[in-house]
Amino acid sequence: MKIIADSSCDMAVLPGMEFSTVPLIISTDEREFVDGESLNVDEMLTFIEHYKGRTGTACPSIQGFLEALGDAKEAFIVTMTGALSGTYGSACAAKDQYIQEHPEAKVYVIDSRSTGPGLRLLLEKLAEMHEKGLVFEEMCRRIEEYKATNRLYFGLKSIDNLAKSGRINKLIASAVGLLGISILGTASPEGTIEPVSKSRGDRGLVKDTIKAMKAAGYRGGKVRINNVLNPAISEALRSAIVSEFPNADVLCYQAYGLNSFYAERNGFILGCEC
Ligand code: X90
Repeated sequence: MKIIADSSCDMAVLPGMEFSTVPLIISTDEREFVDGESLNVDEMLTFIEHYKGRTGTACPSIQGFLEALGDAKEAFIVTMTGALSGTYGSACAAKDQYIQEHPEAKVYVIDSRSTGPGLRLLLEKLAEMHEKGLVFEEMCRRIEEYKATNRLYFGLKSIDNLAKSGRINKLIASAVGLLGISILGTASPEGTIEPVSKSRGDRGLVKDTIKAMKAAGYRGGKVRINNVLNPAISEALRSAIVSEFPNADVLCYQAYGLNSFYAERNGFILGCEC
């Protein structure tokens, strides 16, 4: 069984599974950055922060997913939110083509309606179910149930790149980044961006995040937190979570390029089981 994700999962290995990722691209008129484990995020962000011209991103091609499928008999493809990216569409088109050529194969495409840590939770769950010996169809059913109980939060110091790409309302952008104001947002059930609050300073942001998680039903489940060159904020979130829920399984790590481009320097994205 193969597990495939796009590079917004911020992961290169999925223990116990045959796993591969298909990269998104971050581009400018001058340079192109292929997302993945070996991309130097600090160097990319420094270049983009000083770059005056056009910047943007591109989803993987159908061909990219077909190559990842290889000759798999059973495969899961987990993508970032189809509401904000063409990645899910590419993956579905690749599946259709693959099934035509391999009618006996089973491929299931999951729209995470999320990004980063939201994908990671799904990928870890797939690996866990496979390890337990669940069959393909049962995994399809249970992963959708699991997805519905997870939540995604993100804290951003700047939303210029989201606003420029038309993925967030420009009005929300006002005040963010000024006077230590960050925006706390969440993924809507449809996989779009929904603002939660404007928070002051990292302490305010951490407090507001924990409050929003608890209001959504968080009671000590698994948490995955990425950060954009700001390990201190993910550690602050982790310590706030474990001080209230000492048995919570919380993991902090660095975001790859796609999430870093949109969440911007010092941002974080948190996925949790609710
Ligand atoms: O197809 C493409 O070019 C990629 C477009 C991605 C656009 C959104 C990425 C957002 C990344 C920002 C905060 C998290 C929002 C999650 C909402 C579901 C990070």
